[in-house]
Amino acid sequence: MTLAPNDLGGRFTQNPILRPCDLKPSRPDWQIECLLNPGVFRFNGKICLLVRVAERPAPREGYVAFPVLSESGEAQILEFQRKDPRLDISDPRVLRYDGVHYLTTLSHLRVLTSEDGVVFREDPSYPPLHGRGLWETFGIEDARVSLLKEVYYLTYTAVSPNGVAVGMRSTADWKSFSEYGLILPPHNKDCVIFQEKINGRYFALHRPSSPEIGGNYIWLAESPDLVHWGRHVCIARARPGMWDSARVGAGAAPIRTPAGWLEIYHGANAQNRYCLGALLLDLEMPWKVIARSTHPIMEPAAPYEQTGFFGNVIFTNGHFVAGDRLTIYYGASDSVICGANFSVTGILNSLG
Ligand code: MAN
Repeated sequence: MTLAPNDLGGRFTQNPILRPCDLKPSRPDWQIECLLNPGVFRFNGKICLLVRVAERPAPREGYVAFPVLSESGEAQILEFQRKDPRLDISDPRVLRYDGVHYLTTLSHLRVLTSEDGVVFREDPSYPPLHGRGLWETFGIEDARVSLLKEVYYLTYTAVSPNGVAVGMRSTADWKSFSEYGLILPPHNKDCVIFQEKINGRYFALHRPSSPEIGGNYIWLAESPDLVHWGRHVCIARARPGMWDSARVGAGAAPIRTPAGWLEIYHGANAQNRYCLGALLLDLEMPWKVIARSTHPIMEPAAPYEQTGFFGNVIFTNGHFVAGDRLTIYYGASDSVICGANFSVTGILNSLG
């Protein structure tokens, strides 16, 4: 593997650390297609991942099949004949039938725990989290986990025929959860809450999409109570001609450094190549961007980052910090979960 000079990601030698075959599907007749995009948190002295498990039934010859949930949470299978001219499966992630969009897999979230941050296992005492209600019938994805006063807040992508939105749940013990419904309506995703208040207010990054005027940009919002978000400000746009020309979205909770809030984000170009970069935000006025990566700090280079369910993707929504070391967990090619170490100072220096 040859890394670009700007690539600061010290990949784990054990990568990929988790593959679809490492977990059992929810049902014996289903298969896990992708294990990806984990939220990360520490709990009970362990390093934990909240992984996204994307599943579907093993397809019959000549058919595509995928599960959707009813409002009450029961899974039903939709199946289409591959040769049906109304079917468009050109994107492996999204399927279009007769002009209507569906996801090709149904995602839920599971907690995995580890002593060393490399070997993770499922602990049956923590229940899986599934989509619930009308806004999550196509599943829940890509949770960010923010810890505020001993309560973990999960902000995740909630998908349904109504659109892609941001749902929130919270827990103190990973066994019982409070549900807040949607905190941001469609179309919005990539939402993460800062882990401390700034001048008495909560802050979050989020990513609304506007297809004609505007684009897929990172916004900042404020809240008095974590549920009601306002005073929205666009802080980072996609940059024409650069590696993040098509879309950008926040990763895990911003890291407080003396220089400012360091946010690791993903950026993709028109070819859907997903890389990671960094933003540095003012500590007191986080809507002020002090610096931003010119080149990615990590880009698809390893074979598992270049080929898979959806190749050329490095996507992160979880990390932990220990002193100067930042360990990022990421979905590679939307197929497997990997880890990489960075130096916080190294990232700050790369911003010039
Ligand atoms: C979107 C989301 C992510 C996924 C990337 C790359 O941003 O669906 O879950 O990892 O695309 O496919």
